[in-house]
Amino acid sequence: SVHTRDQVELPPPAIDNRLTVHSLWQEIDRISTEQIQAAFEGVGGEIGWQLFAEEGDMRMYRREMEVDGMVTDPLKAMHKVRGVSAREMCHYFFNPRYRYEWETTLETMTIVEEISSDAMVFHQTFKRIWPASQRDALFWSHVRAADGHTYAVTNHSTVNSDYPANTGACIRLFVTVCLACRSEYPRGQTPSRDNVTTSIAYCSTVNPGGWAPAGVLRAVYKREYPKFLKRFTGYVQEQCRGKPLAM
Ligand code: 16C
Repeated sequence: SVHTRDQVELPPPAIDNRLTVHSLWQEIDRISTEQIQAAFEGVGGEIGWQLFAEEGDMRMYRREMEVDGMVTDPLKAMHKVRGVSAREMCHYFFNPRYRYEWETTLETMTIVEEISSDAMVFHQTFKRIWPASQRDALFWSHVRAADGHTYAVTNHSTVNSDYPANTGACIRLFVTVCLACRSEYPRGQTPSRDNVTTSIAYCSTVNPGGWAPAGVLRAVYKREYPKFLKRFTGYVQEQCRGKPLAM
């Protein structure tokens, strides 16, 4: 299987052929393209986006939105991280081998399908937020290279008859997430750990899928999104320390 080899498998520089013949390919390609494009569109000063967290180079914005009385506030975060590449960032975000090490909301993670070296389907259950019911999610995840030292991971909810929604203790939530990263280094120099900077745009929309108190939900994400982005970027820097830079 593609994920049991010892060697570090970085995201491929081109789409894996096995993905392009899969039944989900059209949807994966369309949503990933849209998400990556939207991720790099500005937020600062744009109407509707409210800044809710700021720390160093990290800025987090949200738009208040409700669908059928449920909070579905879209989130957009920007960050700058030194000493790691876009490809490395996306490798650690995409590869399930590392997920429990940085993802603190997770209770369980199951690999539902290994589509290709750059696409998988996951089932995850999350820690329960009192007083709401526990949530789970079923989503495909795709990592790809884009123009000019840019890599991105897109996660989007899907369905699978082996993992029916709302049959056990969990309510199924719906998620669209994009982590888009772009590396830069001084013109004329060779990229290295000492001169590379990666700009991150992280976009997330979560529909809780069933009743959850609005106030609790907003309080939880205001705390959890900054915690996630700081922890994840710190984790990647730590993992990459002393290893050759992979652009
Ligand atoms: O993008 C992230 N992680 C990826 C890999 O796991 C993937 C995951 C997406 C799922 C995001 C939904 C998380 C819902 C968690 C609910 C339980 C949180 C409990 C925490 C309290 C200890 O793309 C990083 C995701 C960072 C998530 C931050 C938390 C966002 C909360 C949003 C509101 C959820 C509504 C739940 C209704 C009760």
